[in-house]
Amino acid sequence: MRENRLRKRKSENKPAICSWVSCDNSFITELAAHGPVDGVVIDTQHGMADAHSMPAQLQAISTTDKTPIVRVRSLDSGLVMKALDAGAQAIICPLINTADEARELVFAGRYPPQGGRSFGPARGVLYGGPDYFKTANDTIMILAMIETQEGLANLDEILAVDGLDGIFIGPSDMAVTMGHAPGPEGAYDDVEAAIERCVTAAKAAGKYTGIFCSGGKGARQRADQGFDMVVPNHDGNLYSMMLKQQVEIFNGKA
Ligand code: 3PY
Ligand code: MG
Repeated sequence: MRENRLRKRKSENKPAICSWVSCDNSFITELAAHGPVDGVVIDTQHGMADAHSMPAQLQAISTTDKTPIVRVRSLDSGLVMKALDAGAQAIICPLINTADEARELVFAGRYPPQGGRSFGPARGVLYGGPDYFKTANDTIMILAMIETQEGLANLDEILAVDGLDGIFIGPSDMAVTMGHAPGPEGAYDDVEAAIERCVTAAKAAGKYTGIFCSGGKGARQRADQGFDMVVPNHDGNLYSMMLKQQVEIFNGKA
């Protein structure tokens, strides 16, 4: 099995920085993987990617040694198993609100006896090698998104779920469920307190932590706060920001 760079970075006590692909395109994904990052997230929840685009996008990531990560559309064991069979080495699952949901996620992502993943790693075995089955449970990372008030209320029970590697914070949904519009790092004191509670509790429970960020500055701030994995925004937003900046330069406004 290939090395999981999220785990490697953690063992070195260094944060992992990952790109996030919302497009359903293998070339964009290849570009994202060839950037100075540790891993690439293919977003099949809010992004355009789906089960049809995902295999080619995972192949694009495999042109590098970067860790392929899939955010599944929802908590659905079939989607988790399919992403893993296609070659994902980490799963991010949105909207995990209870310990039962976290257990369901782990069950889908781990082979017996730790879980109930069905055997058939069609592309996973090509990507991962002949020891795929033996090493999958220890290599693959399963991350539950904490991004609601309910998830926050059940945080300690979720963190106590055996086999769950860690949590990934969705700051936009967290803000929305707390009565705000989505905002950048530091926009709301109560959201910041919730995020701080997540990172502190996860560390105490020995669990991995990741978070979506507004850009490089926010990612640095979150890494300094103690997050193990940071994402400096997604391809769509980064392209829009860069385009706007370049047109402003062209118009003499920057
Ligand atoms: C959120 O901020 O809610 C996310 O899901 C990040 O993509
Ligand atoms: Mg979200």
